[in-house]
Parts: sequence; C-alpha cells; structure tokens
Amino acid sequence: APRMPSIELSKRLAWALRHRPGAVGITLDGAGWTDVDALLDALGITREELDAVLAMPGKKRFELEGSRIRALHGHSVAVDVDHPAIAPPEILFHGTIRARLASIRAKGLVPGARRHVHLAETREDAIEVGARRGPPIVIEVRAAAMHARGVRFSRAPGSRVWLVDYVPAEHLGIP
Ligand code: HQG
Repeated sequence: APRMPSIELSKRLAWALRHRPGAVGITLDGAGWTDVDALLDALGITREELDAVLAMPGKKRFELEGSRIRALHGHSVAVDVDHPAIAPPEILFHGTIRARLASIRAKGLVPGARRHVHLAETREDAIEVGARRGPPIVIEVRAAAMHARGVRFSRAPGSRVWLVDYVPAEHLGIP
C-alpha cells in the first residue's frame, strides 16, 4: 500500500513540477517536462505511489508520457506548456473571493505569480477554486467574445482547466 496519502503527494508533486523544481533537485525542460525516474528519486517515492496520484479521480493535474512527466497547469516557473489553442465555450468561470473583486474590477484577471490566468469549465469547478481561499465568488468570463477578438485560449487534452494570458475587465461578469 502507498506510504503517503495521495492528496499530500499530489501537492508535493505540484510544488516540485510547478514552482520549485530546483528545491527538490530536478530540472524541467522548456515545456515543463522532467524525467519520471529522476522525480521518483528526488521525492523518495515509488512508482506505485506516483501511479496512485495519477489515478486519483477529479481534476487532471499531471501528464505522463513515456519516461517523462509534467504538471498541466499552475506553473510559476518559466516554462511554456503550450497546450493546443482551442475555441472556448461562450462562458468560462473564475473562482475567487470577495476581497479580490475591487482590484479585479479595476484591472481584470491577471495571472499573479502564475504563467496564466486559470479558468474553469463549470461553475462547480470555479466554486471549488474560490473556496481554497474563503467563501467562493464566481465570475463569468465572456470567453467566446474574447476568442472572436483573437485571444488565445488553450486547454490540455482531458483537462477542464482553461488557460489564458489575461482577461480585461470588460469581458467579466462580476456578481
Ligand atoms: C486573483 C488550482 C486581485 C484570483 C486552482 C486568485 C486553479 C486577482 C488569485 C489554479 C486579480 C490568484 C489557479 C486582480 C486575479 N486583482 N486579485 N486583478 N486577478 N486575482 O492560485 O485561479 O487545484 O494563482 O482570483 O484550482 O486561484 O492546484 O490562481 O484568487 O485551477 O490543480 O488572484 O490552481 O489548481 O491565485 O488557481 P492563483 P487560481 P490545482
């Protein structure tokens, strides 16, 4: 049986693959990939423990391809995951908290410490994202209108997380 609960390990993996690869002693290539065996060694975990994380239900956070692995979203390190550009649905959602709203109204959605603004495909997903920080507020993003004006939206195959560089306030429906 896995030594470490998978949620905790998922968080360690995300930390290493999104934010601090150097702190655990791995390196990422330009698209965020690292060698699976190097990662297992660096974290002191088994392949079975990694597989348990990858098999967790819910949000798809990591991608394993042959001998390499990467995080699909959430990066603060300078990598370009370069997911396929894809036309978004009419509306996407962003989960946040009340304390952020005045600044979001003024400046739009900005990526902050991450490489992209992260948008959810459903209101339910956005509620979960906002709830990490407090009572969640869901903002609607008029994604199709942005796309029609040439803004690039991307999404990893199999993921429900959409990435965009920035969302001007004019495209937001803030409650
Ligand atoms: C807010 C997790 C003030 C924004 C989640 C958010 C997601 C502003 C915070 C993914 C702002 C950034 C990313 C502005 C945006 N003024 N605040 N102009 N524009 N903000 O963690 O979207 O579960 O970097 O509302 O589920 O919360 O880890 O972004 O509150 O999908 O896989 O600035 O990370 O994915 O916070 O989360 P974050 P996020 P995982």
